Amino acid sequence: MQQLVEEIEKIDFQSEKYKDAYSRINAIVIEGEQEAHDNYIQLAELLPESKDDLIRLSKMESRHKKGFEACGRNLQVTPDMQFAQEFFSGLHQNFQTAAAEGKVVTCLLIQALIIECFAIAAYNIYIPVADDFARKITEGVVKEEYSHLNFGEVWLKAHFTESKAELETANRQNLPLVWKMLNQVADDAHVLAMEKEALVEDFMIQYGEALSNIGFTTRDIMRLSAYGLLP
Ligand code: Y39
Ligand code: FE
Ligand code: FE
Ligand code: FE
Repeated sequence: MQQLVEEIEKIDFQSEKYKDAYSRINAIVIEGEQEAHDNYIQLAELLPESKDDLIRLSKMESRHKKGFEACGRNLQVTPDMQFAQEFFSGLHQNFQTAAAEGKVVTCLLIQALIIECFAIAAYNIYIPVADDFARKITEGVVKEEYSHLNFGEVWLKAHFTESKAELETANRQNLPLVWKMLNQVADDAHVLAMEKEALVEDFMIQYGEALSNIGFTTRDIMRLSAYGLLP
């Protein structure tokens, strides 16, 4: 705790170093929220029986994007959107391919489990070290991300038996991308006082809990959640 207090005291939100790192992390979050919005619209088309819920989630994602754009403006930072699009390109491509093939289970794993858990981990770790303006925005956002994760959990739990094999495959294709993305952003995150080890730990907790809620055994969870983490 004392270490965290000292860490926060020495954060200079106006330094060039902080703003440079923020230009990429803020862009990742803005791009992520935009893609989450688009993904829930596509999911609404794939799941007509959940259309209203999914459109509601997509609208939340739009509001999240606006909130994080305001966080960047507040620090007078210009988000590096090109960097962010490249950052998400692997997961984006995999989601598009799955959607084109009508693979709802894969789409839900990518957006509602993996990306939501990544967002929840990042926002949880960011909140204690954020500037006051961004902290208030992020606290509001993270509550809603839990409800997005919950949508995925509830749907996949209800279709667990017939989804299990596709979830395993989709996990193997997509989880290694998450570890790669975390490595890519680790240095910038460190400048914002967010440690990679804390991000990995929180992600594993969220993702493991999600897999458990869906119906996987502890043994399956160990295997699935660490896939691609170690070389
Ligand atoms: O569902 C959502 O709102 C998720 C799209 C947003 C993704 C946010 C991605 C956060 C990763 C940031 C990494 C910072 C260390
Ligand atoms: Fe969001
Ligand atoms: Fe979300
Ligand atoms: Fe440090």
